[in-house]
Amino acid sequence: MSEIKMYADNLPNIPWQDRPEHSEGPVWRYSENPIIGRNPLKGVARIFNSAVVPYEGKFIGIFRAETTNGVPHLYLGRSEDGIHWTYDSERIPFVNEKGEPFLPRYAYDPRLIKVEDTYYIIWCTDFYGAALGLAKTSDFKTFVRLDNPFLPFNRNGVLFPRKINGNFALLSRPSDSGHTPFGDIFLSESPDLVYWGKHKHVMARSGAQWWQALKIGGGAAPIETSEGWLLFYHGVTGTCNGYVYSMGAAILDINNPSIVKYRSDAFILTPEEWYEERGFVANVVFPCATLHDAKTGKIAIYYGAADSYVGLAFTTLDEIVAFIKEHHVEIGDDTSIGIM
Ligand code: BMA
Repeated sequence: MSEIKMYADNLPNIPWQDRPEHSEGPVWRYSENPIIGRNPLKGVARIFNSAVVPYEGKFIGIFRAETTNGVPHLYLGRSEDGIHWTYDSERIPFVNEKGEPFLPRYAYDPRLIKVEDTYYIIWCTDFYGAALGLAKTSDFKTFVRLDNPFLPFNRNGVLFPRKINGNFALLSRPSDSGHTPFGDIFLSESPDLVYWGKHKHVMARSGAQWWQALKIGGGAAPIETSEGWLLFYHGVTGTCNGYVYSMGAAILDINNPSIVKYRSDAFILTPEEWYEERGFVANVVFPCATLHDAKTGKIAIYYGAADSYVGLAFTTLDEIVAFIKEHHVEIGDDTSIGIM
């Protein structure tokens, strides 16, 4: 029996495949990847970087769908098994708090997180440049978009699945108006999702590990465990041939997630398969969600591959925590700013 506990629901129908023989590394891929291929529905060329949750014994997802005019929008999908999906034919009809249409000009990299009885969608939208959009739903029929809760520029936001010390908690990566400068993850708090503050620095990009030297960004909503918050994130390196996105993992302090307890020096997944190395943007693995089962410690990670496909990878709580601890490295910039 594991000594490490996952504080989450049981999910006996989690999509799952045991570790294949001869596989090494903390994470293994689903043998039938990619689970979502090209042209998945009319008017949509590619789905990737998407988020799923368990819902009423099945699964529901918010998908980043690149429409055939090249602009990304969010679509709702449903699945019995978390692997085969059907999608609504139209994009999500967001409304404002008065119930009037409030559609984003573009929308990408959604995360879908249940906090108490409400599901929150956070994504990158247009607000005089890239900024975070936030919406809520309790029935997946009405999607109420909050009134521009964040300033530009920020392309990467992840909510924690419960309030911490009474407040909602958000990981995000502020940046400038260009594509990449600034590359660290920060923590912000809010009592009501309207007013945000108490910002703290969490994790720095790191020149010592080249795979995450350029920028890092939160991935899936952190998983609460007896070791702390387990975070899957992405780390980016710049090569002569463009960016390469890998997957990393860290454990943050449970009561003050701006404190990094452990952080793996090594990536846990990097582009190696054809669907990760070849596509609209080559060499991208980009985690956006996990399904996880508290009883068995099984974790299924959903990740975008090459801005073209959705892949699924697996690990267990014991294996990933052991790996992170074994490869733990202290990165000076994680502790130097913001937590004094
Ligand atoms: C980032 C985001 C992601 C994308 C990645 C690689 O800036 O736009 O959606 O997967 O670039 O193109």
